[in-house]
Amino acid sequence: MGFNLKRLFILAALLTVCGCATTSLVSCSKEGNERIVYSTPLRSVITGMDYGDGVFVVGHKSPDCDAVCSAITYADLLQRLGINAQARVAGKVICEPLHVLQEAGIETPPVLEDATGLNMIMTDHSEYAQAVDGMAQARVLHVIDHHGTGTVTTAHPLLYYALPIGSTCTIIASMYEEMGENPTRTQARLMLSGLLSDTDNLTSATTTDTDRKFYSWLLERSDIADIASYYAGMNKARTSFDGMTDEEILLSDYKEYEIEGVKIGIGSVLASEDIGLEELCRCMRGVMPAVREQQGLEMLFMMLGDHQANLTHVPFCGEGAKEVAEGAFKTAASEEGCIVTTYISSRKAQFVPAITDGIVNWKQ
Ligand SMILES: [Mn+2]
Repeated sequence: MGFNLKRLFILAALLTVCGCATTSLVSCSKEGNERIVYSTPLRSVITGMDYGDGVFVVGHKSPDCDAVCSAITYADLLQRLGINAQARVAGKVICEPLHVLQEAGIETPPVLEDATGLNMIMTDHSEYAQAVDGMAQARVLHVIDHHGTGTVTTAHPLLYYALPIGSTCTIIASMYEEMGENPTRTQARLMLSGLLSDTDNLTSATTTDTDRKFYSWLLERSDIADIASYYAGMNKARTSFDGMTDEEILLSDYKEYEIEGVKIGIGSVLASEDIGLEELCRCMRGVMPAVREQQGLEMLFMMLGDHQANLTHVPFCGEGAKEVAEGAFKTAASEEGCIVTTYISSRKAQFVPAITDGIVNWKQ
């Protein structure tokens, strides 16, 4: 399907969902008891679709908090609407999201290895490169996302619900609110965790007023008593790489993209008390060539951040990667193959656009 047609579907879905956001009131009398049923367009659009035997809800590969928590809480929301929806994950859950699930006392959803032929809902991504294998051969029914429109196309109409805000969990929370569904304390905790993680505790460049509103909305519905210490615990889990190999650390927060026909990977890791920026950079450089080959990439970049020192190191590998990185960040690379720049908080809002410019210029 062409780009314009895809856009048209997205627009149609958004108009359906947002354009008529008035709540219709249906009142019916049952054996003398007046019962009021609120029916929002979002609810009727979702319940009006055909889910066959059921549908799986899954976030992206290298699952992070937002991907895992959005899939779980959206599957829960759909179950409330009478839809047989089951949450899955697109790979092993480690570090921060594992910590969040353990703290909430809920089990990690099973890993979905192949989506071929299944009814699917994608949360927090719309790129096949980031999706479970076989997604291009699946029947994708909803995409709930806060990234740019990715490579996913469908021949059938779908609910494509994307908002330019800080986390997919914020979008899911707004859907609970719009449909008048009060999340349980655990559901609120999970959505809040995705929001906190993706926005770096409301400090990232991608944070919006909508995220701040739903932060409060979720916090008062959650069972988190001390939000500062809760976030500190999440942050510690994010940078605790106990028992992990360097390759596992590289892939712990990792995404692939196809930009101007060039297949690239971008891993993001934060320095910590345990492992400083220089050492982290050295360890990552050691495994990057093998990972690039294994993933079938032309170029591999890392975004290694130290928030306190206000620094990001960008090691790279692959033919042309040096030129792309130097063009992207307008800085000469060191001899070892690393760019040093001021701290970059967002892969999506800052790093990917810079690399895209770098690739466009390099191709000319
Ligand atoms: Mn996200």
